[in-house]
Amino acid sequence: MKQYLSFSEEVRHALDHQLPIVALETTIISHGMPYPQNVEMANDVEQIIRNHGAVPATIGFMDGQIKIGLSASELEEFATNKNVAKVSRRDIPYILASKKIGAATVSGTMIGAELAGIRMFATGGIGGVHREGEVTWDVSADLTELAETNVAVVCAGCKSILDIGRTLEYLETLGVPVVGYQTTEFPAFYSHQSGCDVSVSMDTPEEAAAMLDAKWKLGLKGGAVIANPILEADAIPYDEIEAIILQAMHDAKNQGITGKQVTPFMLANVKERTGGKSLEANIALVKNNAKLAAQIAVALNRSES
Ligand code: PSU
Ligand code: MN
Repeated sequence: MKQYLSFSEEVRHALDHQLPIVALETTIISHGMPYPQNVEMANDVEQIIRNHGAVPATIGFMDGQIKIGLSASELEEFATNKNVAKVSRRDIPYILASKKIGAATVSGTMIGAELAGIRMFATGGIGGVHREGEVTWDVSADLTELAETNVAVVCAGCKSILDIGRTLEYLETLGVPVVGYQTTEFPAFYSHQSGCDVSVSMDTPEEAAAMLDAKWKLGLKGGAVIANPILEADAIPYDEIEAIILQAMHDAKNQGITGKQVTPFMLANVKERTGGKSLEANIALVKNNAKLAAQIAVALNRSES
């Protein structure tokens, strides 16, 4: 297995000294945001994690290896290269064997993180059950990954390009805890409201760490979703963004967008339609999640030792 893993010096050092580490994904860089905001976001988010006492480990696939921790030039490569594949669980064997470059989704990042011994992960939003999923069967591999892999994901919920209610039902079936951070309502990415309840609400990083510690010490396989609402100042009102999402979905349908193209298409389309406002909100919420993930990683590190 070791031949497929490669660590940056910073992450290697953190692992050797049992420092708190937060994993970060590359799909959000390669397929979630335009250049140069994507690479700026990636660097800023890493720095926020360091400022809160943890070590960032951005994960991607390159040269036949799972890279745990990327250099500045590697981050730039993920931000600019047009041939970066989008890699979830099913795509990992091929991307490694072919030595092509691939960005890790939430699913791909969780796998890399677990192999490296990293428990916390910060991102923007998770994938889920798509609207009309009962017809298309478009259900993100992120959900089944959360049932399998022992990594907690801090996110701002999921976008209402997804069917949020069915996404939460699916997570319940799979036994994945969904924690609302300082909220009882599952956040809808750009806004707080989704009309859907979380399974449990928590107010401090220590509470979340204690829950994760209990889950994993009991050997209860799988991750958890820590849903951290976007800060009020950065949010876009639900009704405003909902109208735009419906238009973007209409475009996707007309243009025959399917499979793993759906999420990147929707993100780019919504960005255009909001005149860049959705991108700003997206960047702000990722930063907010990085901070919380670092705080939980620090608390978890204490309860484990
Ligand atoms: N949601 C976002 N931004 C993203 C993604 C989801 O708000 O960048 C990315 C993540 O990498 C997630 C992936 O794992 O999209 C899900 O893709 P799909 O829906 O094809 O499973
Ligand atoms: Mn899909």
